[in-house]
Amino acid sequence: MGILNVTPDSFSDGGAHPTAAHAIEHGLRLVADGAHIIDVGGESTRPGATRVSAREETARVRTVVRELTAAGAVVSIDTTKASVARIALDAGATIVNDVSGGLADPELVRCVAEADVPYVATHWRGPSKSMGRHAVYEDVVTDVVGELARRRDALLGAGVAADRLVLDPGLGFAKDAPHDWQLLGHLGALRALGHPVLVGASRKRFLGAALAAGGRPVPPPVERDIATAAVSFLAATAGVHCVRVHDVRATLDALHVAEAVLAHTRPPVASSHVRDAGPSRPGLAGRSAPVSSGSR
Ligand code: PMM
Repeated sequence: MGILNVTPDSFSDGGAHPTAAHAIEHGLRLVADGAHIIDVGGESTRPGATRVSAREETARVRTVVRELTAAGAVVSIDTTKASVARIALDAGATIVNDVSGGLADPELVRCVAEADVPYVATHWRGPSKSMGRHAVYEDVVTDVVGELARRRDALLGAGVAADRLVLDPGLGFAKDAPHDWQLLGHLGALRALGHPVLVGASRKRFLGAALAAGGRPVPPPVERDIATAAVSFLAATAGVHCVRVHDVRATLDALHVAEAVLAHTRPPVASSHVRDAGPSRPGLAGRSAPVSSGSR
């Protein structure tokens, strides 16, 4: 999943795509690089970010979603708002990615259930402005898996189909760096809930902190793509279904290495079990051809 933030204030690529045309061009580049899904977002979720109105968010994403899907891309809409999701689905998006797991806007869950589209539900404890206060856990793995299990039950109870649900540990969302590392070290506990898992580590703060070891200053987000690819390798070998990244090429290289390792170390029975985590694991089908520029 390639990240396309159409926002002025995301932590890594905020303001990188000042017009819809820039954003569309970047989305097509991500597809050409091999992304299977382009995740279009119109509201920053970085810690401390200010909320934007549904009207503003819609204005940022609608044309981008429409043009990318017209060009043949598979698009997910990264939003916590039902009204934005509805317009994005009308414009051609086929996946909803909700970092609040349905907690920010319960209407979004009804929208997903009605539309019967894949839904990424992320572990979430509160809006970006205040989430730092909620980074308190007794045992982060047990707590996050337990909270996601309860969220899963609520989502299924509200009509989301079990085979449409993807779970995400929400790295960086109400978590400090040690929490993120512990969750990455125990992805099997999340997979045990029985749904495909998505991991969004790309360029996040905990990677910057790890890279600052040995007296090196914390590298800026754009210099964290190799570390991100290393997480993609780890995620793939842990049976994760999808990784959400800014630099698709680096991650695809890492996934090809993971595929080679898995092919040579897993007995046939175990490797087919990994494939059961879901179809077309990211990157493992090889680089896809660029989509045609379609209506652009
Ligand atoms: N992280 C961000 C935004 N959307 N979606 C999912 N499913 N998982 C994530 O971890 C996630 C997300 C924040 O990162 P960005 O500012 O680079 O988009």
